[in-house]
Amino acid sequence: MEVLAAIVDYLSDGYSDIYLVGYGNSSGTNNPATSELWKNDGGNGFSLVQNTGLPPTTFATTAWADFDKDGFVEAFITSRDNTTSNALANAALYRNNGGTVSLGYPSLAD
Ligand SMILES: [Ca+2]
Ligand SMILES: [Ca+2]
Repeated sequence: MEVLAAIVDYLSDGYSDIYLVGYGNSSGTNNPATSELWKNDGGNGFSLVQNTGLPPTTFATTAWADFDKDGFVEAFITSRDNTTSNALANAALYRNNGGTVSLGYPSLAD
Protein backbone atom coordinates (compact mmCIF):
# COMPACT_ATOMS: atom_id res chain seq x y z
CA MET A 1 0.00 0.00 0.00
CA GLU A 2 1.41 3.36 -1.01
CA VAL A 3 0.30 6.32 1.05
CA LEU A 4 1.16 9.91 1.70
CA ALA A 5 1.04 11.18 5.27
CA ALA A 6 0.16 14.54 6.74
CA ILE A 7 0.90 15.42 10.35
CA VAL A 8 -1.96 17.55 11.61
CA ASP A 9 -3.66 18.44 14.90
CA TYR A 10 -7.25 18.20 13.66
CA LEU A 11 -8.77 18.45 17.16
CA SER A 12 -6.58 21.39 18.10
CA ASP A 13 -5.77 19.61 21.39
CA GLY A 14 -2.02 20.09 21.16
CA TYR A 15 -1.29 16.51 20.07
CA SER A 16 -0.23 15.86 16.48
CA ASP A 17 -2.45 13.42 14.60
CA ILE A 18 -1.78 11.55 11.33
CA TYR A 19 -3.80 11.55 8.13
CA LEU A 20 -3.02 9.09 5.30
CA VAL A 21 -4.20 9.30 1.70
CA GLY A 22 -3.60 6.80 -1.10
CA TYR A 23 -0.62 7.62 -3.28
CA GLY A 24 -0.30 4.48 -5.37
CA ASN A 25 0.53 4.47 -9.07
CA SER A 26 -2.08 1.80 -9.67
CA SER A 27 -5.30 0.78 -8.01
CA GLY A 28 -6.28 -2.68 -6.87
CA THR A 29 -5.51 -4.89 -3.93
CA ASN A 30 -1.94 -3.63 -3.53
CA ASN A 31 -2.96 0.02 -3.68
CA PRO A 32 -6.50 0.36 -2.34
CA ALA A 33 -8.07 3.76 -2.09
CA THR A 34 -7.08 5.09 1.30
CA SER A 35 -8.28 7.65 3.82
CA GLU A 36 -7.12 7.03 7.37
CA LEU A 37 -7.19 9.54 10.18
CA TRP A 38 -5.25 8.46 13.26
CA LYS A 39 -5.99 10.36 16.46
CA ASN A 40 -3.18 10.93 18.92
CA ASP A 41 -4.39 9.62 22.29
CA GLY A 42 -2.56 12.18 24.37
CA GLY A 43 0.87 10.78 23.64
CA ASN A 44 -0.24 7.20 24.44
CA GLY A 45 -0.54 5.86 20.92
CA PHE A 46 -3.01 6.43 18.10
CA SER A 47 -6.60 5.37 17.39
CA LEU A 48 -8.09 5.00 13.92
CA VAL A 49 -10.97 7.48 13.61
CA GLN A 50 -14.16 6.01 12.10
CA ASN A 51 -16.60 7.87 9.81
CA THR A 52 -14.30 10.80 9.18
CA GLY A 53 -16.24 12.18 6.22
CA LEU A 54 -13.02 12.21 4.21
CA PRO A 55 -13.13 10.22 0.94
CA PRO A 56 -10.91 7.22 0.11
CA THR A 57 -8.40 8.34 -2.52
CA THR A 58 -5.69 7.20 -4.88
CA PHE A 59 -3.06 9.44 -6.48
CA ALA A 60 -3.78 11.89 -3.69
CA THR A 61 -2.05 14.65 -1.82
CA THR A 62 -3.30 16.50 1.22
CA ALA A 63 -2.51 19.63 3.17
CA TRP A 64 -4.28 21.07 6.20
CA ALA A 65 -4.69 24.70 7.24
CA ASP A 66 -7.21 26.79 9.15
CA PHE A 67 -8.98 28.49 6.25
CA ASP A 68 -11.75 30.14 8.30
CA LYS A 69 -9.63 30.99 11.36
CA ASP A 70 -11.87 29.13 13.84
CA GLY A 71 -8.96 27.28 15.44
CA PHE A 72 -9.55 23.98 13.60
CA VAL A 73 -7.62 23.05 10.48
CA GLU A 74 -9.45 22.13 7.27
CA ALA A 75 -8.35 19.32 4.94
CA PHE A 76 -7.47 20.10 1.35
CA ILE A 77 -7.27 16.96 -0.79
CA THR A 78 -6.35 16.52 -4.43
CA SER A 79 -6.70 13.20 -6.22
CA ARG A 80 -7.32 11.65 -9.60
CA ASP A 81 -8.41 8.28 -10.81
CA ASN A 82 -6.05 6.21 -12.88
CA THR A 83 -8.40 5.92 -15.85
CA THR A 84 -7.81 9.49 -17.00
CA SER A 85 -4.22 10.33 -17.97
CA ASN A 86 -3.10 13.22 -15.79
CA ALA A 87 -6.44 14.96 -15.38
CA LEU A 88 -7.17 16.42 -11.98
CA ALA A 89 -10.23 14.44 -10.90
CA ASN A 90 -10.87 16.13 -7.61
CA ALA A 91 -9.63 19.01 -5.53
CA ALA A 92 -11.74 19.74 -2.51
CA LEU A 93 -11.63 21.50 0.81
CA TYR A 94 -13.23 19.74 3.79
CA ARG A 95 -14.42 21.94 6.64
CA ASN A 96 -13.40 20.91 10.16
CA ASN A 97 -16.32 21.52 12.50
CA GLY A 98 -14.42 21.16 15.76
CA GLY A 99 -13.19 17.65 15.09
CA THR A 100 -15.79 16.36 12.66
CA VAL A 101 -14.89 16.89 9.03
CA SER A 102 -17.30 17.36 6.14
CA LEU A 103 -17.21 18.65 2.59
CA GLY A 104 -18.10 22.22 3.30
CA TYR A 105 -16.74 24.02 0.30
CA PRO A 106 -17.42 23.58 -3.41
CA SER A 107 -15.03 21.42 -5.33
CA LEU A 108 -12.31 23.41 -7.01
CA ALA A 109 -12.29 20.96 -9.94
CA ASP A 110 -15.82 21.79 -11.11
CA1 LIG B 1 -4.73 16.20 18.06
CA1 LIG C 1 -11.07 26.09 10.44
